Amino acid sequence: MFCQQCEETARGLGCTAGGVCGKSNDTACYQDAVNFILSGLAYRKIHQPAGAKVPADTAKQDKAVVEILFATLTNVNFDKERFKEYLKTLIAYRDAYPIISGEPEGCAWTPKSEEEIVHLEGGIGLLAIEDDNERSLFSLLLFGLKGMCAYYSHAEVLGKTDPDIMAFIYKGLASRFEVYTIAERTELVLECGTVGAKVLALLDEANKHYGTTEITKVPCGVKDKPGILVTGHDLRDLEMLLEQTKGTGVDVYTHGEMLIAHAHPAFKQYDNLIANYGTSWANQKDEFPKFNGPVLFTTNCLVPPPEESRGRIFTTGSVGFDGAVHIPEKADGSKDFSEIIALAKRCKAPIDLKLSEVTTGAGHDAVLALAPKILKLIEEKKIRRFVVMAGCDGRHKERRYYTEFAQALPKDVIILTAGCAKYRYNRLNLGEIDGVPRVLDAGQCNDSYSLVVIATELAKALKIPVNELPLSFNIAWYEQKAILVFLTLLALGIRDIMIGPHLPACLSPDVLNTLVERFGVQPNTTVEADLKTLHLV
Ligand code: FS2
Ligand code: SF4
Repeated sequence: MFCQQCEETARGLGCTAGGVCGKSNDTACYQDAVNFILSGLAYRKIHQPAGAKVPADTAKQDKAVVEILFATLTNVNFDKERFKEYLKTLIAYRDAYPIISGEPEGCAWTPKSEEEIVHLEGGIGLLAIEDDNERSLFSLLLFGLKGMCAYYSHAEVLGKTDPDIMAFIYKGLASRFEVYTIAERTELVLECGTVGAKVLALLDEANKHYGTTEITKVPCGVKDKPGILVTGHDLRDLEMLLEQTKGTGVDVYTHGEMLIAHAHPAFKQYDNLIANYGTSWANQKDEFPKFNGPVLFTTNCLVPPPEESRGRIFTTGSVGFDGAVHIPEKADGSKDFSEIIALAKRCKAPIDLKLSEVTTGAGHDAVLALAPKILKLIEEKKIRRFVVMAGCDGRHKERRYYTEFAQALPKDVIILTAGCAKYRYNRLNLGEIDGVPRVLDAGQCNDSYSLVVIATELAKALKIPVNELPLSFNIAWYEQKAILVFLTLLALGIRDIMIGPHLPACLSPDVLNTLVERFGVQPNTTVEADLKTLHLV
């Protein structure tokens, strides 16, 4: 195996003998196989000559492509058996298209045995792309596409789709087998960011199904009934679970990226939605055992649980873990969570982690409602600057940097955040500036879109370009959704983004150079130095 898609990749270079995330060699190789076949399917779909006999309705195929690419994102699916099924599904879809004369050999690859998949030694993985820059750019693109599929799938379950986004997913996947110059591949990566903005906007629109978020203080304690903990990003799953637990004596708690649900009016109606439990995914090994009840993973980030707690782990959607019960989607889109509810009834109530409440819900509508006040505070020099600290949390100790950075910010600086990175500083009591909280949390990592809308609207009101706003970016990344958000920011013209704790391992020196020279991208260093670089002191 060779995988370098996340920030915690081994030695900052790549995982080669099992993943730091817990992904096995075999699962990693199956994921490579799935990605390779996806490229073959996309190539065949795109290059059919006019009049070719092609599948008429590709709705199911599109849904499968999105689900499967999402399943290869970090901490989503560890279950080799699911990838075996995915492989069969994709080969069937690909082979429904006529072979294209002169197509690259890889388009027709059909593994004959498991041996062939797990011992192919680079034949289908990203290392098979020999040119460093080409591999770097295709890796960035593929990682961005994974993030895109994650967000697209959330929008899709809420009834929002966009054929242009699907077309780009196929275009990007097919590019693996196509001839591009390095300059063209660079543009394709940036196009991924442009389409990324569309996906984020689509999901933003889809989430309005639950009402516009309101700035909300979320309790983090517990009650005395047994509970189910819901983690991940899929609000539709949470909604279905809340409906099915009504009147059962089982409470529901959110975890990690699900925190934002409490800020949507539709979720405020549920008195069985009690609180947010724990912090980010990175602390689940400590926090989940104390919850006592079952945990439902609707998406990433899943950390392989110890043997003794596997019986309490349930997965759904793209998520998978061998030994965990998977709740499938029925033909009508519903899911039956009765097995989780039955288990919860036999469990003890959660142990109180004694965490203070946190504030969320500062999406673009909520913040822009405060725009006149914010603009006045800028004018009065009570707000000097904003710093976007969106992104991911992670397990490495060096992420203390983000806590220390937030603590060291002058009191007239406001943090705009989204994603699970916020758990590094959302309980620091950083206070308010004339009633405006100093940490404005828009919600999930996809709600970084809200931060861009806020910045764009403030810039418009001040009649200046976005890059001239008193605004700095210090982004924390971990997985491929953050790569998509990063590409989106670049595509939207945001410059001088600081990123950490480490740069993506897939960046070749030349690609990194392009990011530095063209966009002013910079790695973070020390709190002291970075505060100066970002004009925050
Ligand atoms: Fe956090 Fe993990 Fe949101 Fe990422 S819960 S690092 O995958 O998607 O952010
Ligand atoms: Fe390694 Fe990250 Fe890939 Fe897991 S997802 S195998 S930790 S690079």
